[in-house]
Amino acid sequence: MDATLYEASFQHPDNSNMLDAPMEEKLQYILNEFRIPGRLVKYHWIPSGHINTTYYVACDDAGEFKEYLVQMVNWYVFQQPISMMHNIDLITEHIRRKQEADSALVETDSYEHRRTRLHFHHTVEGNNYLMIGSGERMEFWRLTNFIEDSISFETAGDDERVLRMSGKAFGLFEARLNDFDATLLTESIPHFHDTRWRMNTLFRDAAEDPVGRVALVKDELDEIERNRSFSCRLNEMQESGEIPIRVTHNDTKTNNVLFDRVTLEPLVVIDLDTVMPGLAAFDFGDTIRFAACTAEEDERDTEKMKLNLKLFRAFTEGYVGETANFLTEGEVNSMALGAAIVTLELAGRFLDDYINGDKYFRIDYPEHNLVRARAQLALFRDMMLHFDEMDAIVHEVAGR
Ligand code: GN1
Ligand code: MG
Repeated sequence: MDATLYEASFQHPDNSNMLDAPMEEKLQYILNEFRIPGRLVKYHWIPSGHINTTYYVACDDAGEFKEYLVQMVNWYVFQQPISMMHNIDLITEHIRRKQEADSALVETDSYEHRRTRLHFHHTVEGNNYLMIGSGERMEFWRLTNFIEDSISFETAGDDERVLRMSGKAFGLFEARLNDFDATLLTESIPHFHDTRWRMNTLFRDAAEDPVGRVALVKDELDEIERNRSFSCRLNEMQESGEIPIRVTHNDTKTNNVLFDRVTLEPLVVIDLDTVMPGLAAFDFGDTIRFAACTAEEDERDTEKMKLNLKLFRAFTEGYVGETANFLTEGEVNSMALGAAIVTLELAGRFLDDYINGDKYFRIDYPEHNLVRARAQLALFRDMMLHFDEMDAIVHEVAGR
């Protein structure tokens, strides 16, 4: 039995009648199971993220208005969701202890406390998740606090502050997990940023051509093939011991940080599903890919996909400011590579999903994954033109 079916087969009370219930009724049921007092008065779908499905919900608790986030985990992607929620429990608890050590005076349930902690609620059984139904149709839900007066960014536009603050947020996140025992974590997605493995998977799937789309993507495959050995540079640096494995976030898009609406100070890092042992270069690189770019991840006009070095510098300042005291020489040398390689890797992942018939990433239109892959390839080309400048900025900011 594979991990998917193993975890899905855990016993729980039969609630499969809820699978087809109207959304409002289902959300009320979920609130009750997580012991949230009150009655659902408002909800809407939040169209952010390509994998999980998120809802904002608000309740009336004896006249008090209370807000939460309810999320359905995509377990086609996260095949061991129970282990993943265990990871999240350990990580949020560790971060909470570090925060308390930093500012012992913050009172539990104060405004500041509520806005800087991610708290997953528990069911009567003591689980930080709820399964509805079983077998192939099982749905896997979780519920967290809603961070008041916060804002997140799908793009940074041209705002250096967003990048600087994102750098600070992810740098601090890694700093707080610097002493966390990585062996406690289950790899929620094996080979997640194993670029060599990603490339092998892409070319294997292309050889199989399961839905007959490979003829349409010959140019993109050729371009990736030409850069295949370059894409393995971080694998090699890690294997030779030049760069260490640490606990990293692995999905550092700016929309995974919540900022104060007014001051733009980072409040909390979210989307902890992929927190695993990994390389700092990927955390650094993925924000650059997503936000130090002149257009969105799925821009159709590839001419618009350029690296913005001003934003690159701003992120570097924020990130290095929090991590300089523990980053190794090899890691400083690996940051520009992280930006270029994660971009090429994601081009490969989007293309692979297109070749496989769009099973992994949520798409808004049929060729969405191909458009995304082309946009990432264009950005990768521009990053390679500016590679030495990126590398010089990192060294200058790190003072090494
Ligand atoms: C996915 O779920 P979301 O949107 O935060 C993906 C990332 C990609 C990203 C591209 C678990 O992140 O790896 O970089 O899309 N997450 C997973 O936007 O595969
Ligand atoms: Mg994510």
